[in-house]
Amino acid sequence: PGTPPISGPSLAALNTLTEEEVEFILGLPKAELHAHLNGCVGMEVLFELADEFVEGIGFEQVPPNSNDIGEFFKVFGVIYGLVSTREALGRVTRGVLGGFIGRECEYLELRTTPRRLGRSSLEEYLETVLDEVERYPKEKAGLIVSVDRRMPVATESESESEEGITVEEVVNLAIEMKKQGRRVVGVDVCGDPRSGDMELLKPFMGKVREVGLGLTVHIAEIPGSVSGDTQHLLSFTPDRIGHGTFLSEKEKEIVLERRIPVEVCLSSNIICKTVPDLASHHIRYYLERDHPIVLCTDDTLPFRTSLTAEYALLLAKPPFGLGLSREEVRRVAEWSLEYIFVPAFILSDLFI
Ligand code: 6MZ
Repeated sequence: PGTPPISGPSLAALNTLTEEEVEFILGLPKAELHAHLNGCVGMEVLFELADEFVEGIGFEQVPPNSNDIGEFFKVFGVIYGLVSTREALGRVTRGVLGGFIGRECEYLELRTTPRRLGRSSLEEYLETVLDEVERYPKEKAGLIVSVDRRMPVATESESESEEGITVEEVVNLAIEMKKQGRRVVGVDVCGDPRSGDMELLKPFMGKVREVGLGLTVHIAEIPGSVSGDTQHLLSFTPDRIGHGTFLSEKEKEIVLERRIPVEVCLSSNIICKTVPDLASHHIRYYLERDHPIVLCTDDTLPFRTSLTAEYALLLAKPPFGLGLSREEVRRVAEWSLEYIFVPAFILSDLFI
């Protein structure tokens, strides 16, 4: 099977640019800070894995343009079915890192949720990913460990998840691996925004902060998320927030006041239909206030995008893009490097 044509709002924007404009974007030093490993697996690798491990799986099952966020999360069931051994995980991680670093960005903070693959442990999952991340120098790549909102908080909790993986286990593992000197730079809270009680996560996120790991949380990705959710997530004092689409005026004030950078994933929001169109995207709110945003892809596979194509959405003229000036686009790229979890002073001057 061949690779399906990549298409989506960002690619449409990219197609409107001149070669010189594309060169301009490619030439901007930038970082990718919000990319989920299993959401960024390349189609080619998936086809290879499908050929090798799974008979008769139909890739048309991956909804390219789902309009229901619940539907969207089913995509990962298909991907997880294929990325089901340590060998496959190592291979897809290598592909994702190689696709971003040096091609689309100078620096990548990749994020992933540890799973048990067959009989292997969560630790082995992270070791497999970290072995690949650590092939690159620290100026190029770091790993964010994701906690899934659907996970029960601790082993004592009544509602055990299917695989019995808890927030406590994942957070302890992230901390332990950082202490061992592995390249874990932060923790993320992700997963279906309709699930979980974020208040229960607070003590665990406190521990994350104590050991000096960066913290980013998916927040207000859908309207009217579980009540109190957003306030709880903000009370963890995250270093960055993901999406923030449906923050109330009061919550937005907190974000502005504390100058918390917002990880913005334009194609993701448009395709999941959490924003009606580019013109009404909340990126404008923050740009107008010179508040830092970090432009990211989220999941390149289901959203049919790339980091370059997301930047094309900034530069392209309406209706394909936001029609920002080159100076404005450059400012966005600068923010991405400014708000990485590893303090700039410990990185080489390549980076500053
Ligand atoms: C919330 C998302 C997400 O961790 O297995 N994930 N969580 N909102 C999103 N926006 C649309 N996109 C991806 O990568 C896949 C996992 O990342 C989270 C989901 O929990 C998904 O299962 P990893 O590498």
